[in-house]
Amino acid sequence: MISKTEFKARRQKVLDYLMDISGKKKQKAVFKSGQQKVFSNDVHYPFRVDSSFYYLTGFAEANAVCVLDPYADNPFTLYVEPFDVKHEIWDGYREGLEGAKKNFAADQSFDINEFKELSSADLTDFVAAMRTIKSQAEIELMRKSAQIAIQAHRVVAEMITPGIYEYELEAALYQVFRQQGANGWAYPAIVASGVNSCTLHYISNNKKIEKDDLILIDAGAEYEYYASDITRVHAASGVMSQEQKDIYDLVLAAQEKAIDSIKPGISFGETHDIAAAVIAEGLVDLKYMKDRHDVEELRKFYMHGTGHSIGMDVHDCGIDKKTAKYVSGMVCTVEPGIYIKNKKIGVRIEDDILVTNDGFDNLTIGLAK
Ligand SMILES: [Mn+2]
Repeated sequence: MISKTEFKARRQKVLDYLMDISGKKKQKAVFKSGQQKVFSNDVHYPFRVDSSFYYLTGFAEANAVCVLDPYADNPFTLYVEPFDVKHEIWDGYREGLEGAKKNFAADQSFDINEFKELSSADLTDFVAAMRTIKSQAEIELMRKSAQIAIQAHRVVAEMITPGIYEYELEAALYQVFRQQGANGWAYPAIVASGVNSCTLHYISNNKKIEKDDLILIDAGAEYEYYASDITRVHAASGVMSQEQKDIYDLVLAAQEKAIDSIKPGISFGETHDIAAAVIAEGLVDLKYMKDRHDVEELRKFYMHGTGHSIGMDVHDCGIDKKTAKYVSGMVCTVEPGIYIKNKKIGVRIEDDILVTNDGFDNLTIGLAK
């Protein structure tokens, strides 16, 4: 859990920054929790609060606004949906104006219907940079999220057998997520067998698994608003063909070398280049490519980046994947892949890596590769 003290310290950092950037014009900042979205008629999708809003407030209700104003007597204002007896009957408890002050430390609170749009400093990048570096409490939540995802991957690995459907594995993943207290998935799970493994964001998950298929499972949980993101690949029959195994071993070698490169000062781009070089060289050895320096050719097999930062959002804010360097306290994924559609071979292997002072700590090391 993130303590009230930590939420307050985050707000203070923003308030201090607003003072720093203010010239003649005094600046304040507005953050919004987001709106409910209609699923159909009077049914809504489950609401998921905006990450930066939650990061600063710990308040998870829809239709709320946070105003931070370092020049006001009450620097932290929350506009919220008022407590409403009818709403409580249908949809449950709301904090209301009193709860906003008492439980979320707002200096003052108002009915959201009284909120009038006001000009806000653009603090997107500033808050993103804050969120990029995880505190001890955040790291603990990310470890827990990773542990839940590991357990889910283990359960489905045991279930894989020719004839089972992708959605059965998807359902089992979700069952473990919820059983372990996760809110659910951090992103729709990818359970991609056979040729589907070559579709990077395949989420239909409706194919029957055939005996010669590889199954690529890319799934992570969201626990207390923190994401995990793991990919593993299995053979339906339990044994890979030589062709499949060659590709699998190559991706694994690329991934391990890329992970080993991680330490403060190294860039995401350098890690990508390390993984790409291993893959290019291996694909030449396996005769899929002629020239390991042919970047265009390589892109046909490996068309995505090697990793992204991860935190409250699975593809977290605040990182330019080409130029950003690792800093202690960041968490990022390392996930090279090779995709050969006409062979129905799609392999990606992904772990979540915490950058430490002198290297890294693999949060998902416990799951076999
Ligand atoms: Mn990922």
